[in-house]
Amino acid sequence: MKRLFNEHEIRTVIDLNGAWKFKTDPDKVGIKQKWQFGLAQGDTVVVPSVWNNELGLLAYEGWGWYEKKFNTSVDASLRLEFGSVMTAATVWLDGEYVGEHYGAFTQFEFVVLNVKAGAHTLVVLADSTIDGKSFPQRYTDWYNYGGIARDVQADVLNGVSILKNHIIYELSEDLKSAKICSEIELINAKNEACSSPVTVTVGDTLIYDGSVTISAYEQVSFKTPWAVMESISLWDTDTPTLYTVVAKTDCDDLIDKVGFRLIETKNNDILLNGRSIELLGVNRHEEHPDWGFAFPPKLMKKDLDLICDMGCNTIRGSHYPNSRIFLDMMDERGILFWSEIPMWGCGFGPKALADPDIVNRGLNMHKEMTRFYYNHPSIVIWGMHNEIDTSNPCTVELTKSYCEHLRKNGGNRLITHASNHPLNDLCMDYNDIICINIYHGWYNYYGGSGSLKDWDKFVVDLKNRLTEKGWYGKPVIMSEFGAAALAGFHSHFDTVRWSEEYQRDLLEYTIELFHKTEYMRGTYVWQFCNIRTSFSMDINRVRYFNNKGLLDEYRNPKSAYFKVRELYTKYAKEK
Ligand code: ADA
Repeated sequence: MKRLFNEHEIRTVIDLNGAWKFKTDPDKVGIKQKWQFGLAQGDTVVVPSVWNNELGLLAYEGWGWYEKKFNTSVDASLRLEFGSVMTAATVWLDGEYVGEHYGAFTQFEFVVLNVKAGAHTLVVLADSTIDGKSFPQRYTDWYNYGGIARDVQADVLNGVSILKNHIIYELSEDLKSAKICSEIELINAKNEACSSPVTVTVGDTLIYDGSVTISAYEQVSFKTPWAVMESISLWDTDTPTLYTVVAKTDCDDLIDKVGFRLIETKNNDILLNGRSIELLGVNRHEEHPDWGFAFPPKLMKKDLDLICDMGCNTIRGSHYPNSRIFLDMMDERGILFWSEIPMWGCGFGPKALADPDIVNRGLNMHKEMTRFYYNHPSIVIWGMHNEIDTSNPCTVELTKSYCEHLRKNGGNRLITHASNHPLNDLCMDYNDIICINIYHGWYNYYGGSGSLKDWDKFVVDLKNRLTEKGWYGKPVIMSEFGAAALAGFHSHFDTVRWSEEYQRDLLEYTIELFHKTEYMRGTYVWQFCNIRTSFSMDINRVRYFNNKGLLDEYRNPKSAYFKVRELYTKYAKEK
């Protein structure tokens, strides 16, 4: 995976980005015609990318075949790693079925054992078809792109190799030292039993020095004994100290970064390393009209620069796991991140939410998110789902199961879901923080009249509801609110919707109100910049864009950008 640092110094990694052969398959004939053995013809495309940005393919939904040729120089096992294939992927190596994966935004891997040295053909069938079990569903407020949207690589494994190394730690009460261990997963990639030393270091501290013997092609995972690290420097927003983690065997390594920090809640407050913090944030889609979800790192840096310039200390990765390299950037810059899965909105109605396949797909996405993203200190919030029908008893069970997984395997993070009907939500027992998406002043549903003044009543009603349910005391975050503005459309009348002035004034009113509401501890404006939406959205999505960005889709600021910058910069100084 492309990171801000090399993940390996010992392991041989074959970069499979770059030119691939590509062919659409609207009639789904590829398998019958044996395209899994290789594509006779096809266009050349550059991976990572989404096919919708190719001429004529904007609206193409369905099967897309990709082929890549590469060579290996030794007999070995291969670990194939994919950052994101949209939305389902089936993979063949040299005509042999390797495996399949569902879910557009989570990283996944297959280990193919005993691959002979020589020339290889890797074929990937990407399927963007939306059906009754899709994540997200047809009615979704972002674009259903298809293709191999993030990096692909093949790792050459021989002998005892490392698949996972989670660094688990507990800080001492004074936050000056930590008990630390590693949860490590190893595979013997050879066709004979192998023994190897295994070491894990964090910064300069050797936290594990052991050895293993593993039978041919077996996998093992274990937790190392606790070690102690003294005099640690904390990871914080102003001083995001990172430590390099190196796990090693006699023939393999895995390098990562960690930061030590403590996020917790107390009364209505959020504490980072014991210090009260107000979350000043934006929702951001990792999307651009020219690249779709194959978002280039150069632009990630630019987005982050703009977001930091606005005075933000946090980003919500609405509505799916973001790229690893973007997480690395936030780790380095001390930005707090909310990571969630694309279980989005009203598309997931009661029937879908009762479907065990859908529930399991969601759980699996949570498992992949925690498996690959565990070590990133920037992730301080896990989002279980967004605006699904949480007034429905079957959603309570689903939420409980996601929460159990995240509490057990998710490290020190706050758990939540974003609710757009907090006054009859049944699932908030599981949340550490209460997160609310409401658009008073823009939409007129959920008890609102569409008027800005609805907000004043809302903050009172919400407090009453939270008190009545025993939830008062959990910090409340306004996770979405805002209004659309067409960039460049101005009006002398501050009541004219779609104008930059209306959006700016609505955000000023709401952000100031939330800032002074005693039980609220943060705001995520909807949204950082405009995004392309699906054609299933109604006429409200002018140009088929969600126009609620503080910037347009090419990152040019609207008036609201400057207003939010003024307010957030002022609040950041109050800390
Ligand atoms: C919801 C949803 C967002 C976006 C927003 C809007 O809250 O979570 O993805 O669709 O509404 O613009 O209406």
